[in-house]
Amino acid sequence: VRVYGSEASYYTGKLEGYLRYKEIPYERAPLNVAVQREARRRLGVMQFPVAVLPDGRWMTDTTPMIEWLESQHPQPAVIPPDPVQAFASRLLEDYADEWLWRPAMHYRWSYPEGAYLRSRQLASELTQDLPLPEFVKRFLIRRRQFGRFVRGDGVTAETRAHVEDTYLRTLDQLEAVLAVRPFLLGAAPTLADFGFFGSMFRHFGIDPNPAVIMRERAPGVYAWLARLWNARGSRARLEFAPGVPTEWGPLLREVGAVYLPYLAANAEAWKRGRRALDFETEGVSYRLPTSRYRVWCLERLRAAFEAAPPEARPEIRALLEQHGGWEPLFRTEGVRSGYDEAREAPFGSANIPVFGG
Ligand SMILES: N[C@@H](CCC(=O)N[C@@H](CS)C(=O)NCC(=O)O)C(=O)O
Repeated sequence: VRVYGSEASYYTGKLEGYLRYKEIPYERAPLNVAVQREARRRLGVMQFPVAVLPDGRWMTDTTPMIEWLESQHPQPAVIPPDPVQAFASRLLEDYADEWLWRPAMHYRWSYPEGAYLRSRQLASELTQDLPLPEFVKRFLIRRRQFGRFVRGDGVTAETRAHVEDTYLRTLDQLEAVLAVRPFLLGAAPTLADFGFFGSMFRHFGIDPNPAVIMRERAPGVYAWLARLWNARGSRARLEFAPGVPTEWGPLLREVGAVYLPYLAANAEAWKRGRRALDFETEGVSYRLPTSRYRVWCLERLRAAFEAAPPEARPEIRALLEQHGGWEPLFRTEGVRSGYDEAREAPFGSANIPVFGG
């Protein structure tokens, strides 16, 4: 597999961690401007990573990519066989993918040390074939990333402390889980680990400001990053805790009390054709761009519940209810993202970026 992406990219790191664990050989290549054009032509979107299979097919979006790769390389499975654990792992993957993106971008682009380092790196990786002086590229990258993903994603003087607190709390929550097990669910990684790996490995773990915090506050998380990067399916012991570990409680509460209500508010805004939404959580008001992609995330979580075996559904429902997540998961009625209706993902041309129309 050829993986086009950046050495500093959230989702490229997530996919690479997965491919390494599954021992699926890949090579990473920079997504320069020429490849970006080709990706847009073939996939209808430019986001990374983009993976090209040996048979020439192009894929994007790590969540459906991993799902499809699991169907092709079933062993060792990263989706636990127990349906309740499988649902909870998907839920954490989705939460980590989407809700930690804002703190990850904030810590990278709001602090001059991170912005300096990563604008240099992205200029040389992603725009190497663009005929502009390097200082211009770096200026444009910093301005774009900060404008689009920090200020444009609701980070203001009012929300900033809450955004940073989301990272700090996540460290504490993961630290507590990893104090009792090498991976989140047991002796081997699952979808939940790969979900958190995105932000933790290629953003928080390597960007100057959040990396210092991680090393000081959560050395267990820091150690887990290397453990996951070094994990190989052929030597994994697929031993998992029974049920959903009680140590997952604070993470699931965050999903139930904050993330699923956000997905509901986003879906409501999408349904009403609003370009932005006001979302209040834990006493803080965010103004956020409506995301069609995240309407699809909500649809997929609901579909995962519906697809669970009937005898497992009451237990999944009870787990969600216990953490406040059941009501917001099903709050918004009559929502249709219209995304990937032909069910082509991760292939096809239906892909849309997080902040796309
Ligand atoms: N849901 C997608 C998200 C991919 C994504 O947003 N990737 C970021 C880079 S880590 C990106 O391409 N952003 C688009 C941009 O910067 O314009 C996935 O899981 O692959």
